[in-house]
Amino acid sequence: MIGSMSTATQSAPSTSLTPAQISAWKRDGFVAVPGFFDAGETRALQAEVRRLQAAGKLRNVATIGDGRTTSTTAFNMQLCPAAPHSPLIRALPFSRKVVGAVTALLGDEVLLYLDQIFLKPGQHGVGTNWHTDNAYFQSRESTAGTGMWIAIHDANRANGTMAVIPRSHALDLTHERDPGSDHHITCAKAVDPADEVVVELPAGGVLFFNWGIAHRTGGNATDHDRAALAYHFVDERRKPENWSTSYAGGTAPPVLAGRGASSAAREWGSDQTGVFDRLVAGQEAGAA
Ligand SMILES: O=C(O)CCC(=O)C(=O)O
Repeated sequence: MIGSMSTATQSAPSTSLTPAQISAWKRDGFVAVPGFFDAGETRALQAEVRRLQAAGKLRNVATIGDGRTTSTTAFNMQLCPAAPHSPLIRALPFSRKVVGAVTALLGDEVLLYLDQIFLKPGQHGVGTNWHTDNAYFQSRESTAGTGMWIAIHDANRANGTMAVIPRSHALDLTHERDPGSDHHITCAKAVDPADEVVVELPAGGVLFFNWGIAHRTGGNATDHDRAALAYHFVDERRKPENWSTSYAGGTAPPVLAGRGASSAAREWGSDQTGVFDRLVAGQEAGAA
């Protein structure tokens, strides 16, 4: 049964973004928000990524350069989607501040499209080449969706943080297969790296960027692993016609806000309202 306290029936969450941040996302296509997640939330996410890594859930998508053969020296570790493996990651997008932020950017009818962990091991981590998310998702309007890239660890130039090309959603960027990965595509030949803005974020910070923004990460030259957790959201009215890269295949993408929103009770069979906060509090209490 679908709980009565769904996001649809609760009062609209207050946005966790400032008007200036919302304007920046609309104008430049991206905005960085340091401190979006507090210290306790960040610790819980770090512990969860460590747990999934130790359980062998992440796989190396880096190849020897032929687009097929897995590299044994270069590592771009990913888990997509991660939500089925983690109550915390499943619950996070339904927290009030995430719903508030995403609806402030995309409007009041939003779907959660996909989630993914990216981990670059210390010394051996390689980056993800230039691409736009809409080259995968294929919405007719690339600004119909936003990525929410969470820095699980401090993300800086030395460990290969994210770089974006401002306003690149206005460009026509042709993609081709990236031979450095077993499935990625890239628009590296179509962008000018001189236009990039490198986004450094302390752990817990978030980068929002629309699906048309060209972005890349670099290699990790430090001794410590660096991970990110990314979610992708889309305006329901402008969603892609092809759902093959979303959670679909077992379940429909959960409605995050608007008609039919049930905090995933309808799609995933369990109401996620308040779950993220409860799991973080439990983790903090256990660690005290
Ligand atoms: O963290 C990475 O390596 C790439 C992230 C990315 O491409 C995304 O979040 O869309």
